[in-house]
Amino acid sequence: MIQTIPTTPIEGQKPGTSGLRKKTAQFRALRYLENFVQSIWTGIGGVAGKTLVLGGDGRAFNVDATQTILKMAAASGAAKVIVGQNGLLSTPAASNLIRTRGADGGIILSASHNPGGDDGDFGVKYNTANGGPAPESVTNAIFKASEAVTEYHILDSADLDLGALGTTTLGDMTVEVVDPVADYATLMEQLFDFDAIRALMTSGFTLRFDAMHAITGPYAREILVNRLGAPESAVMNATPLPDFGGGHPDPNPVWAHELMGLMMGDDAPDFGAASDGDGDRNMIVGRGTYVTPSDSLAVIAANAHVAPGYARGLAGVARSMPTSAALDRVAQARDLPCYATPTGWKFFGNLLDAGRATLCGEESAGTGSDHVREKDGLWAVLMWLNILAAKRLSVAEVMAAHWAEFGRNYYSRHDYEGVDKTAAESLIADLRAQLDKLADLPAGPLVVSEAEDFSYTDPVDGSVTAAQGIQIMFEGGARLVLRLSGTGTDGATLRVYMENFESADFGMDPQAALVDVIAAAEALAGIKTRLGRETPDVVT
Ligand code: G16
Repeated sequence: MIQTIPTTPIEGQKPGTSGLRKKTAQFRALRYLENFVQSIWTGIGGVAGKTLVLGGDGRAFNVDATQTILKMAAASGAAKVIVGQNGLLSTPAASNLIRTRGADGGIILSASHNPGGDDGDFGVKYNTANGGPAPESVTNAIFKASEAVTEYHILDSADLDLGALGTTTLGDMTVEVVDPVADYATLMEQLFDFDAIRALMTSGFTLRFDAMHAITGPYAREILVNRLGAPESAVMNATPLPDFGGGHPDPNPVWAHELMGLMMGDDAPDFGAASDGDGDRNMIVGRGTYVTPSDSLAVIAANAHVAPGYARGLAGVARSMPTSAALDRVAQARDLPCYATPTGWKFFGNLLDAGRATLCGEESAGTGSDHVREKDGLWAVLMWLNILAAKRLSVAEVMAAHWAEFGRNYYSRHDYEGVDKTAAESLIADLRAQLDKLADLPAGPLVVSEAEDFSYTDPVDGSVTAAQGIQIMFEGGARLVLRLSGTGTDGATLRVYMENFESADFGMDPQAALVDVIAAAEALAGIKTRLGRETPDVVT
């Protein structure tokens, strides 16, 4: 029986950089999830007759939310939902299923790299028929619907058994429970030279993949161990847990410190990698060598042709604006179109759909290609393994060769997390107000050459997205970007991105190489005084 439950709008259901992310307790609160899901149905023009993909990263509330969404989809007339076994699907695997099954869209339950558990975060993201995150036109429509919702519809029925693979029904709706790994693993086999990687694995090469107790454990076991021949011990923290084992499933040197310790130690494996809560981010690290996401993107752009799926070459490349210009150097040398978009994978969708970009990436540890419409953690790991298998060089040697050819963009991001929202917003607003007066003025040891509030005009559909970050260029070529994160749930997070190009000295510590830009950021923004923080919380 379909129940119609009266409700009233709940404030703040505005999707951010990547869906709606809130505290798990908030999502569990009365009508919170239901209001938002009903608003998704309204925002996409109704779900009646549609086929959706549904799954999440296994964090607390994943299963309960999956059951609720299934009953709400059935009550609103959806034709079919394809759901990952036990409600699990990594973000790239969900994107792949939407595309290969010709679904109308999908819902991904994840707060990505944010901690999970009862005290952690939860999230709901809607992806469209191309498999990618909904564009702003859709997320704005969902938000508008959330401000006007008066009732929601839900089927009054028992929970489904999500552990049993196969097809069943819920009311008039078909539910197909699928293996979350199988189709994705097959796609990876089509893109990469598994024979070459297997040969590398049996040549004495050692690797460690840290699944951070998040969704990629089962994927890494199937692909790295079962299909590529790595030993079981190559995958650490492989069992997904609702609270990620109490960890912060963000693959960067700070949060993946267990892996970093190993990789920087005496007995380090040749190659290390990690992925995040929902499997779309990655970290690449060689023995004694951390590879920044921006450098990883540039290396992949320069070498992707070694992988069979990319042997035809790249149509173009794209990065988010704050990502370093290391990619641009490769693009220039190889005569490839190169795009800079706002932060958020959704902005790559049109470029990928239009065939203008094959490869995309972000400084926030996301890299991917046109194989799906999400960034893809294991894809990046396999791409690196394919490159290492083809070149038979160490990660350090790959980096040295890359910098020798293209130069090095020293790069770092400083995050000030959980700061006072009003103080952070006024810091950005005050900088914005001065932008047209900054050119030619000193900023600490540097001199500003150009300053702008980044605005993006999508080259495919002409849509304009303004106010996407303060970008300041300095004489001599250094660059500074400041913006507020759109994914946090506590106060505000200020992100300060810095880069400086170096054509000869590749062995510096990035913080030392960027010391002038760091000083210029402080001089321009007054972070210490305004936010009351002496040092950043996370430096990547
Ligand atoms: C999301 C987006 C990314 C973005 C990142 C950081 O990643 O998909 O495109 O770069 O957030 O965004 P912000 O700087 O606004 O916090 P994920 O992995 O969290 O879905």
